[in-house]
Amino acid sequence: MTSFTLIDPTTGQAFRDVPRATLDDVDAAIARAVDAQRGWAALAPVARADALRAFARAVEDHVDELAALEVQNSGHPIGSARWEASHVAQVLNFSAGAPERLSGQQIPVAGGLDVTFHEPYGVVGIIVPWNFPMTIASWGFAPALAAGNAVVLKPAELTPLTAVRLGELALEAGLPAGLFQVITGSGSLVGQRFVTHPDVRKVVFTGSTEVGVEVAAGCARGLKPVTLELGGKSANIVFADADLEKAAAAAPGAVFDNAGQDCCARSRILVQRSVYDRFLELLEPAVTAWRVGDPSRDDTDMGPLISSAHRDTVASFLDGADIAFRGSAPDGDGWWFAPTVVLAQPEDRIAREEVFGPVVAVMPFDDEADAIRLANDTIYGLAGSLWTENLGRAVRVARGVKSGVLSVNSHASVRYWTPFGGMKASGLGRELGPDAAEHFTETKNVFFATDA
Ligand code: TAP
Repeated sequence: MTSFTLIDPTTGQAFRDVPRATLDDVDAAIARAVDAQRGWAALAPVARADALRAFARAVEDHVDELAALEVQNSGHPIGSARWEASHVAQVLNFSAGAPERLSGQQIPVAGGLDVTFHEPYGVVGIIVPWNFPMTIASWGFAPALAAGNAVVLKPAELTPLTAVRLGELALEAGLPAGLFQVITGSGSLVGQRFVTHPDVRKVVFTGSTEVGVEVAAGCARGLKPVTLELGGKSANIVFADADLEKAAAAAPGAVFDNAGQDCCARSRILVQRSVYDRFLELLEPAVTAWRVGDPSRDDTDMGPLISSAHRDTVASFLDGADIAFRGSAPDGDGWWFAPTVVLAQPEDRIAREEVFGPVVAVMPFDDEADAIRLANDTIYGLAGSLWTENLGRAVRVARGVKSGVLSVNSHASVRYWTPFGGMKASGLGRELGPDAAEHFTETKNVFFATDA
C-alpha cells in the first residue's frame, strides 16, 4: 500500500500521509460489504433507524473535531466547517426516519393480493469530490444505509480526513463492521473499481462532468444505476424591480462561499440593463467587505483555494478579462485568490466555463425573455436565483430557467429535506429530500394468489 501526502491549503505545508488502497484492498472491502449488508437488511426497521440515530449522535459529539480537520485539510472557514459537520448529523437523523417509512403499494389485482417492496441494491459505491468532503458524502451514505444497503465510500485524494473519521465514528456508534467503509486512494483505481465491480450495484458520483460521463458509461456496461452530481454555471438574475440593495448584499455569498468551489455557485450575475450601473455600484462595497483570510477565525468568510494547481486554473480565467473590481486576499504562503468581478459577454470563456473559484461574470440583459435565454445559454443546469418583487415574473422565470434548484429573492439551495440535483450537463437523478432513501432501492412486485 503506497501513500499520498496532504497539504494544508492555508500554509502550503505538508502535514500528513494517507494510505492509497490497492485493487486487492478495494475488492476485500467490497467482499466485507456484501457480507455486512445481508445482516443489516435483515434487521428490523426500527433497529436500523436506531443505529443511524446513534451514528448521528456520535457525529454531533464530534462536530468540533470534524470541523477542525476540514479547516486543516480543505481550508474551509471554521464557521462553515462546523455547519458542514452538523449537517451530516442532520442528514443521518433525517434518514433515520426512512427505514420505517419505506412503504410499498398494494395494487388491485383480481384473484389475489399484489404488493410492492423497496429492496436495497446491496452494496452502493459513493465517489466524492474535494470541495465539500463531509456533506456530499453524507447525502449518499445516509439514505443508502437507511434503505438497507452497505456503502463503500471514496473521498477525493486531496481531502480524505473527515470521511475517514466519519467511518471510525460509525463503528464507534455501533454500526456493524464492513457496513460503511471509507477507502482512500485514487479515482482511477478505487473509483473505477466501484464502477466495474459486479457486487457494487449502484454508484453515486459527484465531481466534474468529464469524469461523470466516464463513470456513467462504465456503469452502463455493468447495467448499474448511477446518480451524477456534476458541474454548474448558475445564473443570479437581478431584475430592475428587485430590492437592489438586498440583491447586491447577497451576491458575494452566492458565488464566493467556499472560495467559489461550489457546484451551485452563482458564477454569472445577469442584471437588467436599466439598473446595471446602479447594481455594480452596490456590489463593489459588498465584495470588498468579503473577509478572506485565516480559516480558523470565526469572522472569516473565505479561505484559500484547495491546491496550487487549482489556483493556476482559476487564475487562467483572468487572462484578457475585463476586471471591474476585486476584493483582497492575504499574500504569502497558501493558495489565496482575491474575489474578482469581471464584466463579460455571453460568448466569453468566463461566461461559459465553470471556474470553480471566486470569480464572477456580470452581464446585462434587456427583458424577461432575454434573461431566461441568457440563463439557459449554458450546457449546465444545476442551480440559480432570481430577484424581483413581481410574483408573476418570479413564477414565469422560475419555470423558464432549466435548472434543478432555484431560489427567488434568496440563494439557498441545500436543505436535507428538499430535493437537490441538476439538469442537462449538471447531472442525473436527485439527492436529499423526501424520496432520498427510495432512490437507493429497486421495486419488487409480488402477487399472492388467493383463489382456493
Ligand atoms: P473530479 O476530478 O471529477 O473528481 C471527483 C471524484 O472522482 C474524486 O474522488 C476523484 O478521485 C474521482 N475520480 C477521478 N477520476 C475517476 C475515474 N476515472 N473513475 C472514478 N472516479 C474518479 O472532480 P473534482 O476535481 O474532485 O471536483 C471539481 C468538479 O466537481 C467541479 O467541476 C464541480 O462542479 C464538480 N462538483 C459538483 C458537485 C455537485 S453537487 N454537482 C459537487 C462538487 C463538485 P481523486 O481525485 O481522488 O483521484
